[in-house]
Formats: sequence, structure tokens, C-alpha cells
Amino acid sequence: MIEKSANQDILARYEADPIAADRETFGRESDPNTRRGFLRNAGLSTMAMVLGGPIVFANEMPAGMIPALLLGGDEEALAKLGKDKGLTILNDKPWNIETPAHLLDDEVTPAARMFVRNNGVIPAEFDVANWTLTIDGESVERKVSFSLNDLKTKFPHHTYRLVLECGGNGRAEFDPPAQGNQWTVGAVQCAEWTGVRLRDLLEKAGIKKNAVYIGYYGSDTHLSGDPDKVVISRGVPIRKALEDETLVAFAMNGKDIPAAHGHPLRLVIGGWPASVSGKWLKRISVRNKVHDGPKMTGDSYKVPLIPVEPGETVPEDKLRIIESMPVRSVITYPKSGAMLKPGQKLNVRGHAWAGDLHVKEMHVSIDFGTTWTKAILQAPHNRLAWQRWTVELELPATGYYEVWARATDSAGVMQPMVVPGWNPKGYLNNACHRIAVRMKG
Ligand SMILES: Nc1nc2c(c(=O)[nH]1)N[C@H]1C(S)=C(S)[C@@H](COP(=O)(O)O)O[C@H]1N2
Ligand SMILES: [Mo]
Repeated sequence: MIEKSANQDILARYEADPIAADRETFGRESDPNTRRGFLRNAGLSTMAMVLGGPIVFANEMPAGMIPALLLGGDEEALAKLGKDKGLTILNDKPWNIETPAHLLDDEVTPAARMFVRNNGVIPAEFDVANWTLTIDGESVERKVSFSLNDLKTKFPHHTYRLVLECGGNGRAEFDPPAQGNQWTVGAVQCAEWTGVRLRDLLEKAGIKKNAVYIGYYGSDTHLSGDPDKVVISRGVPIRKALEDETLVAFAMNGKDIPAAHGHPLRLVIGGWPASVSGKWLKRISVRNKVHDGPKMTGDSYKVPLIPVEPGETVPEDKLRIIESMPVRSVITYPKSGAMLKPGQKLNVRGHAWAGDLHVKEMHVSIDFGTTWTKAILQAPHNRLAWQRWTVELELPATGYYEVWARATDSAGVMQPMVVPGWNPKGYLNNACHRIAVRMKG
């Protein structure tokens, strides 16, 4: 019999910090790259107790491998993170979870259906009572700190629905493939965030004339376990930081922000790669130059200035930082593969968004892009929120169809029907989303 509480405890420890849990359980006094030789110690008996018997071939077990008994199925892991069982786990160290298109149908994305993109480990605990946000940097008149209570009580509250889309959404379609999470279409969400304007906080610190950029710092831990190593620290030019919709948020969808999404405080910046929306927010630096934290430099979140050959190596000075995200849409109903009865109308709907712009028109095609039908498109709930579109179609005969969806932004730019410009890190694939629909007699 497995001791349930011990099992849960070990699971919780592995979830919070797999590397530390592994070290705690097995010890690490011999070769750091293999467990060979130290399973004699106390770690072995602890693990044997949890597993209900000794690991017979313990000496052959690779380092860092969690015994399969301790791994739930995807559903179990998803449930523990408060996620809908239909989501797709792309990686569990760190957690990266994608939402299938048909689960993005809600107007406001519920927490259970929000994709998760972590670069490091979710903080193990949150000292909410003593949580502070510090504003500092070369370009502030004075360094200031706020408690959560200060933020909630001393500044006006604002609520916006904001599209947060990972810069790598759609990466899975690039050829040759780009390294990183193989997102398809579901690394996007539009939740409702409540907080204070970053602008109001920056004004308290006093923004110097030479301010160029802001950079955030969160409290997640680096995968290496090194407490001094920053996981990710990105930011935006000061003009974007000062926009009305740029929030330091303490609530999401009317509740506390969930652990995976930045509890208890998060920077939220709609329309730009979601990597600029720093989770578990502790500090914002106002910089006198383009922020240079981890994942701002090198080739992170950058695309070639001019088109390149697929597979080409692009030098850093030929890359630009991604700012506003390109126009895109997703079909959220029906689910791909839907089966209709003869004569049944096909109702299709989804969302469309366009970075800092808005979506002007939405079209769908059932003949591989030969002809297009205009969809009904709603105005956004607020600037930088996605827009609902709906359309009713008639299928001329029984058989197999594909529905393609194409949005046009307020500057007249349309989504491409095929994968756009290849780039080394696989960003900004905004090709039309397509689903399969069948009609059978
Ligand atoms: N502190 C911190 N903030 C972060 C990240 C992170 O790993 N650590 N990931 C970023 C990236 S790359 C994305 S796409 C979004 C994902 O937000 P979500 O997990 O709430 O969907 O958070 C961003 N903010
Ligand atoms: Mo991302």
C-alpha cells in the first residue's frame, strides 16, 4: 500500500521544484550526472516507502527521472494545476500547456482554459502579506516600493480584457522546425485583468526625460535552481508602458490571479508578445536604454529585419525586437472534425485580434480560399481585447470540407493563408486557422 500523504507530499515537492526535490530524495554526493552509487543512502528508503517496495534496478535509473508511479496522467497533472482536462501539456519542466482551439470559445478566457507558458519554476510559496513591488532604475527620480495593500487602496482601479499571445504561438508549423515549445494555435488567451495603471506608479517614482524602456523582474526560480539567476526579464518601450491599458494587475476574471499565471501580482500588456507580461511581479526598472534582461538580448523574441531563407543563420544586428503582434484569428466552434447532417446549416464562430490595432473584417472560406464569405464581426469590449466573429454557412453536398478563417486588421493587412516568413526562433506564425467539417447522409 502506498502511503497517500507521503505520495502527495513528494508530488507537491516535485511540482514546486523538480530539481531540488530530486536532490532531497536521492541525495547528490557522488557523480552529479548519474545516481549510480548513492542509492544506498536514506533517499532510497524514503523512495521505497513511497513506492511500496524497493526499486530493484535503482542503479540503472537515470538521474532526474521521476518514478512513473509518481506521475499522474495528463488529466491528473492538469487537474492539480486547475486546468481543464482537454488542454495539452507540451512540457512539464517547466510547465507549458496549450489550449486546443475549441476550448477557447469563451468570450473571456476562464483560468481553467488559459494556456501556461513558464520559463522557470512557479514560486513554491507566496508571501502575500509582505509582497512588495519596487520601481527603480537609472531613469527614475526616486526608488519607490508599494505593498499589495498600497496598490489596492491608493490608486484608481482599472479593468481591461487583454489578449496575451505567446510570440511563439504557431511555431509548430515552421519548416525547418524551430526549437522551443511546439505551440499550434492555442497559446493565446483573453482574460479580464484588474489592477492599477503602471503609469500611475511610474509617476510616483518620477520618470526622467532620458527614460527609454521598462523591464520587469518576477519571483520564479531558474531551472538550474540557482536563486540568483533571473529566469526572464523583458519589457517594453516607455510609450507602451504609459498606455492606459498597461496594468499592474492583482486580479484576473474577478478573482485573485492563479498561481500559474502570476499570483499575486502581474504586469499585463496586451497586444505584444505575452513574454512582456511579467508574472509574480516584484520589480520594475525604468531604463535609460533598451532593457537588457534575460530574453531581451541575443535572438530571443526577435525576427529578421528582412526575409531570410528557411534554416538560415541570422546575425543579431539583422534582427529586431518583436513589438505589436500581427493580425490573427481562431475558429473556436465547431471543433475540428465536426459531423453535420444533410441540409444542416454550419454555424462557425471564433475570435480575432490584431496586436495594437483592431480587426476590421473577418472572412471564412469552405473552398480552400477560392471564395470568401464575410463574417459578422463585433467591436472589441475595449482596446486590445479580441473580437467575436460568427458566420452561418451552407455546405452544398455531403462530403469533407475545410473551413479557413482570415482576419484583416485596421491597417488593411490580412492573415496569410500559408505559414509566413520563416525565422530562426519560429515566432509570429499568423497563418489562417483551418478546421475539418464533414457532412454525411
Ligand atoms: N516571471 C515570468 N513571467 C512570464 C514568464 C515567465 O516564465 N516568468 N513567461 C512569459 C511568457 S513567454 C508568456 S507567453 C506569458 C504566458 O502567460 P500565461 O502563462 O499566464 O499564459 O507569461 C510571460 N511572463
Ligand atoms: Mo511566450
